[in-house]
Amino acid sequence: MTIDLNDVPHRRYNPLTGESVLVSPHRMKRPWQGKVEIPQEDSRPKYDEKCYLCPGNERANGAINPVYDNTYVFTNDFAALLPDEPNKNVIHDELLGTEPESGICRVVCFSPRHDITLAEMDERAIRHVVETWILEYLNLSSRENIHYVQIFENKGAIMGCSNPHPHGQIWATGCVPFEVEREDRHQYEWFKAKGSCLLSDYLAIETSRGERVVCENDAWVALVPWWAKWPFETLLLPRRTIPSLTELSESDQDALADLTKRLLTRYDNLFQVSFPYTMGWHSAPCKSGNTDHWCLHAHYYPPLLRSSTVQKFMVGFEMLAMPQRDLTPETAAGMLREQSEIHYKHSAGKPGK
Ligand code: H2U
Ligand code: ZN
Repeated sequence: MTIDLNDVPHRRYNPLTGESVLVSPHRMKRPWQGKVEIPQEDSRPKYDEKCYLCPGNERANGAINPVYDNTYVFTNDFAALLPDEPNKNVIHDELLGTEPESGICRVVCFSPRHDITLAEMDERAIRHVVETWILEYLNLSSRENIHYVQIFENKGAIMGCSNPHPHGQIWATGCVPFEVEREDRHQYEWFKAKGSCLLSDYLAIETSRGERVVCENDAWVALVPWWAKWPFETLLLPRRTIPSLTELSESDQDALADLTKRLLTRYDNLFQVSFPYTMGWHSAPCKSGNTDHWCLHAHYYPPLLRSSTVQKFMVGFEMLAMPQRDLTPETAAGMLREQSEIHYKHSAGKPGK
């Protein structure tokens, strides 16, 4: 007997983390009484004299940004981690212990333009961002005390982003953080048992079935993973099995700029809003030696659920027990597949397709 996954509550296993997500598609039938608001699009200037990321402006600590043309990277003036922090505050205690942690935090301005986002930048400009990520990754990961480099972007005020100027961050850490260590372990266990890479095996299934694929090109596939927690979460996977950003060829980088633009345009078009999200790259930990089990990937975690103002809250059962979703990953992927790859702001009043 085949089960109709659109009708029955079920759990889906996430082989990357070992977690499960509860999927309750039958709840989509319940009445929705929330209000759907049409947001006022903010119109921002190309240059904002009060923005601490715009070219030529002064930052909070008095430093002056150069007049940059494409990307600009600087060490975070309010960094959460400090380099080579001496181990002075180590407490050896079973319950109330501490461990030393050092690292480097960088801010990456994606563009000199204050008024656009990655989705609205042209492919050439996004390609500069890709190259900047790789150069930063190479530089930070080669340092002696750095074991992991997390590249990420928090987009939108709803995600805690403090400034609409297009930018991301990089935190390079002395430790391998928990989330990455967990993905490392699960990929390693799979490789040990099957002799193949978990995410490459997974991608082969997804490309043959197609139902969760959003968009693709010769080098990359964007899909809503089988185990997605967030309504429109996506996973960006390279077709070749590569462990880290530094292994991307020139043509992989071109293709990444192409797919990033196409995915983010679909996101913006979905609810006709600059789509908020947290995204980030997971490369293999930097000093781990053998990385045959790792496949580089990017996670996109957007919070919106139903409209430009109605978001998914990870509260209640999700906070206390396990993540849960109503909309199936297949339906979410279908909705994103239906979107145009021409940004709604440029589609001459033709929303949607
Ligand atoms: P978010 O908006 O994604 O938090 O990123 C902005 C970062 O920029 C934030 O981490 C840093 C903040 O510490 N920042 C500077 O480094 N210099 C400044 O003058 C202001 C903000
Ligand atoms: Zn700015």
